[in-house]
Amino acid sequence: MLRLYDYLESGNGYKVRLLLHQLGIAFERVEVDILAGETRTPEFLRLNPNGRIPLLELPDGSRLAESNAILAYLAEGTPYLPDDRLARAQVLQWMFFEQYSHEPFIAVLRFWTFAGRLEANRAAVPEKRERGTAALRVMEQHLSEHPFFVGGAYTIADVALYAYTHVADEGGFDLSPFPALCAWLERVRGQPGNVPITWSGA
Ligand SMILES: N[C@@H](CCC(=O)N[C@@H](CS)C(=O)NCC(=O)O)C(=O)O
Repeated sequence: MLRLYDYLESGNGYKVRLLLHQLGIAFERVEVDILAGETRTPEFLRLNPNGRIPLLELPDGSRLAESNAILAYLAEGTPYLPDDRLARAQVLQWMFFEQYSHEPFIAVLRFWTFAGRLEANRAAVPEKRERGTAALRVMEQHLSEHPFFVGGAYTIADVALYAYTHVADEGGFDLSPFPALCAWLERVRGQPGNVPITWSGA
């Protein structure tokens, strides 16, 4: 059985949990408390030298880190990852966008908020807010002309971007100026097998 090292509040972990549920794949979940430093113990660093969850362990013992790489691995051969060369690359384009232009701002402000670290990082907040809002604007522009990110259908690009966007308010982002994005959130929520971020697989 697949084993997922995970932290329930994590949007990066949620991406993987959500896709596993939508694919109907059973898995064992191992909770790693990032606030208690459990990702930085010698034991965990032996599993993932980068000291982060999510981490997927395959039945043969191989391991795969980075949420979006895990999504690509799981989605291979399914409708969630198109076969067409350009469409596949466009899925990757949005997943790289998520990691470089979205997650470092939207996810980090949410993390600082719930971990009580907002005050300690006060000087960095305005830039995070500005760059996160810029990412939302890019999404809004695309979604005002397309129902999903690639090829008119739900793919792992939507999974990757949904994870932290649908809880962006928890980091203080107001989504009301982005109506096309809000309509897309509803479409994603309505996909078969959608589960909330708090779903633990049990
Ligand atoms: N680019 C990575 C980011 C993973 C990441 O930042 N994980 C956080 C939780 S969301 C973590 O494990 N933090 C604990 C730590 O840095 O020690 C991915 O997409 O999987």
